Amino acid sequence: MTSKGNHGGEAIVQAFRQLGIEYVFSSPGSEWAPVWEAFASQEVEKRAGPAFLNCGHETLAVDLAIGYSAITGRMQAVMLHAGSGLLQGSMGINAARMTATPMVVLSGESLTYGDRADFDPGAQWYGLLGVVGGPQRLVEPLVKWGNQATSPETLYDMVIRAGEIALRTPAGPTYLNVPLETMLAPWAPRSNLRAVPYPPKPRPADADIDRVARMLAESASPLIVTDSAGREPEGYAALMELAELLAIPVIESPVATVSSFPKEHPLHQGFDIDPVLETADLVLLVRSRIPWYPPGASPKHARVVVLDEQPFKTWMVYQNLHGDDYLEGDVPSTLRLLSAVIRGSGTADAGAAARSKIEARRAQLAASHRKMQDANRAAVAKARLASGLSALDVCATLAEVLPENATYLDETTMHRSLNVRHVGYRGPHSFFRVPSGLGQCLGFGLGIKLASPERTVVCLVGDGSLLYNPVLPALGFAREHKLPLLVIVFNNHGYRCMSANHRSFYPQGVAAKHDLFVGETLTGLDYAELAKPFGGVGFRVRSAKELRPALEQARDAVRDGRIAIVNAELQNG
Ligand SMILES: Cc1ncc(C[n+]2csc(CCOP(=O)(O)OP(=O)(O)O)c2C)c(N)n1
Ligand SMILES: [Mg+2]
Repeated sequence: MTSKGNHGGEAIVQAFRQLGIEYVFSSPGSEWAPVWEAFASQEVEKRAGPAFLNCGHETLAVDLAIGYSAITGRMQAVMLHAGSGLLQGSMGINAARMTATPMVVLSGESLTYGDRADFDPGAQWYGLLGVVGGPQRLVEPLVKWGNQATSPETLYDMVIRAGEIALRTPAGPTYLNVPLETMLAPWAPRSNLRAVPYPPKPRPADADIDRVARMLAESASPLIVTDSAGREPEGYAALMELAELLAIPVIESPVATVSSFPKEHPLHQGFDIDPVLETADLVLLVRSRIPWYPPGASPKHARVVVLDEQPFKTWMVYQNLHGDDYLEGDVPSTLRLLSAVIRGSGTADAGAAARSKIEARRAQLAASHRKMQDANRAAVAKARLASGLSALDVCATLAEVLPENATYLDETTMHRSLNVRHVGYRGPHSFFRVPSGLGQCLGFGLGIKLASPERTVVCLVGDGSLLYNPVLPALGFAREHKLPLLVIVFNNHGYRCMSANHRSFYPQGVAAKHDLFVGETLTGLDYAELAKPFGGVGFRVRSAKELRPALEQARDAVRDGRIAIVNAELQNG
């Protein structure tokens, strides 16, 4: 085999350097010796380049990358193993597509299977690992582009190109199958290295911005709906600027994957569009892929204007936006341009009549916001009077106990609507939800913690969803890399949504009659015990009285660098 500096493993690591990759998130496999060799050279020669992280599980590797990108906005590199690692990581790859996370995923295969006279790739490639048509077939439906690296000569440029494609709108995962023989082959290092630029951000034409700005200014009852305007802090700020300018109410969609507007802002009108949809005459969908449900329940009296980089999600089977007008391009820029036009045209501070209409709307929205907050407070007070530990009490106490810079990741099911209303998250990047399947919360949380160690990162999980996570590798990784998480288990002793679902189809069925919901049962472990082997602290909370002290101690432990798990055994839901 060739030695350092001139083999395909070096080509890959060099491409990562040029792509500006900071971490390579990986789960090991027997194709990767050439890349590890290149990483060893990088260390010995003290060269600058990405850090290699062994994550111990593919879901974890992919979700760490997603979480890291959610905060930094940077492109990620993930190395998995052959077809099996891809299959294990595929739920995360799907989530990367749904969250528009730019990511290059690599895995390998053998081309010779032991029949080349001078080379043994390992018998496992022949016996176990081959994928008919190549491993790219397994992830083709999930990625923007996927192919085999065609030769040692093209390997470097194919990794670069996979990265450049991943970054293009809509951003998402790409895949490259890098055969072992191709990585082991000689590679002539490049002399013409260039840092790969991030793509320019396209924006709508001036005339389109002007038209929508006019529609907004003339609307008597505008409404904004969003599920991910806050993907970047600039989007969060730009949405607030536009909403404030014209006093436009904002609804965050129930499928939101990130917080986009301050919950405590008087223009925030909650998470339910139904009460306001029929009174709107103009609905602005700001990165809102599912603004209402059912899909046909579009507003009857409103024009619908869609703002998105790419409004039609090709990964959705059915999507019914009912758009009358579209502004396509970078959303933060589009929002800022709308505000600038509205300000420049003097609409926002036009005649006294227009101004007083806007101010009347602002006052009325502030009043309905106060009413919503009063109702939230009353619900908490009522829950605290009831005996037993309730999920609402957990959310409200978290809001009182945790620091303002906490970031929450939600992977609960029955408790999601409580969490978004009552957990006290503040500001951009303070609340996330990983789409596409349970089991991703811990990886996503670790990625966020890696990108912003100063934040308290809190994973809100159900007892069922915790068990879908790769708990051992996640806690091991957290300990090894000093990334303490706070894990709150909303333990309602089962897959409660499964029995709710069963009941909804068979309200008078045999299961309901005999209280026999076989799809609901779940092991009754004390999840708090999981913390100890990882140097962490665990709290089993069975009564409302135990809750606050447990959360305070857990918060302090995390602040001091230890993992904390709070197993909140709920009596009321
Ligand atoms: C990977 C994956 N498998 C199965 C499901 C289906 N599923 C959705 S919610 C749920 C139960 C979750 O249980 P838990 O976290 O305890 O929440 P609860 O229903 O009790 O609120 C299941 C199994 C899923 N979403 N993702
Ligand atoms: Mg449960």
